[in-house]
Amino acid sequence: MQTILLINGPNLNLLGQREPEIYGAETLADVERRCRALLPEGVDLRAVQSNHEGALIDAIQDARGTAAGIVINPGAYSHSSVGILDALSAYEGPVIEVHISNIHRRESFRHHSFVSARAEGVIAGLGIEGYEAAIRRVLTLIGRGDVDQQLG
Ligand code: DHK
Repeated sequence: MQTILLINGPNLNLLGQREPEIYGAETLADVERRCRALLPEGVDLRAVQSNHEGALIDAIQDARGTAAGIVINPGAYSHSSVGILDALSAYEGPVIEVHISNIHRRESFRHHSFVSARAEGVIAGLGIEGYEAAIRRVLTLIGRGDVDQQLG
């Protein structure tokens, strides 16, 4: 069994209630359900959300040797956390960074993400569909991208 770790940072537990004009009406449970629906047999999802930087770093450290890939929306810590960047740099697998909103169209303090320096890919502005795109990309990068083709 391979595991993909889905990490969501601060305030993303409020998805669906928080500024829906920016972040949409769907909840974090909806995000996790949509992501799980994409997984082929033999791949599972571990979902972690925390409002605390250290807890996010602990989750990333725990992924070392246990998760095949990471999809992460670091929330506001994208723009401030060298600690999260360093934890991801100590992780061996592929990392895809997701932002629900188009951070480049928003306030200038959101334009830079420390995490992007470590990510294989960065998705912004696709709404929660961005998480699904990120899961698909991680599946490709871990060799589970096109199950039908692999079987055929
Ligand atoms: C989510 C947040 O909570 C913000 O702090 C980021 C990101 C953008 C998002 O678009 O998912 O600036």
